Formats: sequence, structure tokens, C-alpha cells
Amino acid sequence: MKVMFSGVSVECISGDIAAQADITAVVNAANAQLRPGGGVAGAIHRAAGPGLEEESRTLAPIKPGEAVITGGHNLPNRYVIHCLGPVYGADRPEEKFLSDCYRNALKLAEEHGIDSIAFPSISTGAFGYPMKAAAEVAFHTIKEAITSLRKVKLIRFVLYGKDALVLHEEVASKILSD
Ligand code: AR6
Repeated sequence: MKVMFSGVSVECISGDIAAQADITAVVNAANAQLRPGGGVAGAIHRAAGPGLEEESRTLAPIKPGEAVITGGHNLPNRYVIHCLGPVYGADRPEEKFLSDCYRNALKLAEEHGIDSIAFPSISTGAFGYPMKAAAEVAFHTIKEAITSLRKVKLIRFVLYGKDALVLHEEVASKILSD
């Protein structure tokens, strides 16, 4: 799925966030210490190599909703933007922290002149955020931020599996067409 909204292309695909060769910055669903871990963080660190952990360590710890930027090391991407999503049921209000992740990642992208950015579905794995609610927060935040974007021209969501893709396509179509 691909839609144009306010001059920015927003798309959803299924795939691996660590294998997005045509994208300038990929977003990591990080832990506070910016260590490898599992899920998205594991995949990104494995593909990036030990240099990413070394560089990240100097920026840790980060707080829920915060975003920091590093180089991509051995990834095909120039940058990694690391976001700490909320742990569902613990970091309250979850909507605010999750929304902050998307807003702060886009802000960093703008500041670094990044033209394309790929997000995973932050907080919906180990951190337990229900995926539909998380997708609603993600697309509402993007809709709100998109009119002030000058550099970012492509926002891609990279989802794990068909169900996650279909859910995001439905939520994105609804929110971005209202
Ligand atoms: N590409 C795209 N999506 C993926 C990938 C991948 N390679 N791997 C998993 N997903 P998670 P969180 C999906 O757990 O909930 C880590 O251990 C996954 O199905 O990566 O923010 C960190 O170290 C889910 O829908 O991130 C933290 O401690 C979504 O990506 C903690 O987990 C996010 O799953 C962060 O938890």
C-alpha cells in the first residue's frame, strides 16, 4: 500500500526492517540501554555489526518517547534512529510516549536532512502494545506532523507478517483519508 499525503509518500510493506536498502534511516524499537536485545533491535544490531553498539552506548540510557540518532555501520542505511517505546501497562500514558517516538524520530530526520525513513511497529512486540491501538497512534501522529515536513519524502512501515501488514493498511487508509 502506498498513499500520498501532503506531498509525502506513506507506504506499508511486510519485511525485515534490517533489509531496507533503499531507505536513508531505519528506526530501531530500542531498549533504554541501546543494547542489541531481541526483535527489531536484535535484527538491526546483527546486521549493523558491533560498531553500532559501541556508538549507541555513548548515547544511553534513553527515556520512553525519546529518539537518538547514530550511523548505520554495516546496514545499507546511512542512519539508525533509536526510539524507546513505552512498555504497555507500565509507562503511562502509553499513547503519549508512543506518539513522542514517531514525532521525535521525524524531527531528527528533518534535522539531518533525511529523505526516507522506515519504521517498525514500535512497542508491539516485547513491550506488549496492542497492534491496532499502536497503529492508530502512529498514523495519527504522522498525519499531524506531515504538513511540517520539508526533507522527508517517504515514510515506510515495515511489518512482520501478513496480518500486521493488513492491519496497518486498514488503519492507515482510514486515518489518512479522513
Ligand atoms: N523487522 C520488522 N519488524 C519486526 C522485526 C524485523 N526484523 N522483528 C520483529 N518485528 P520488538 P518492542 C516486529 O519486540 O515491542 C527488544 O528486545 C514485531 O513482530 O522488536 O518495542 C528490545 O531490546 C513487533 O510487531 O519491539 C527491547 O527491549 C514489532 O516489530 C524491546 O524488545 C516490535 O517488536 C522492545 O520492544
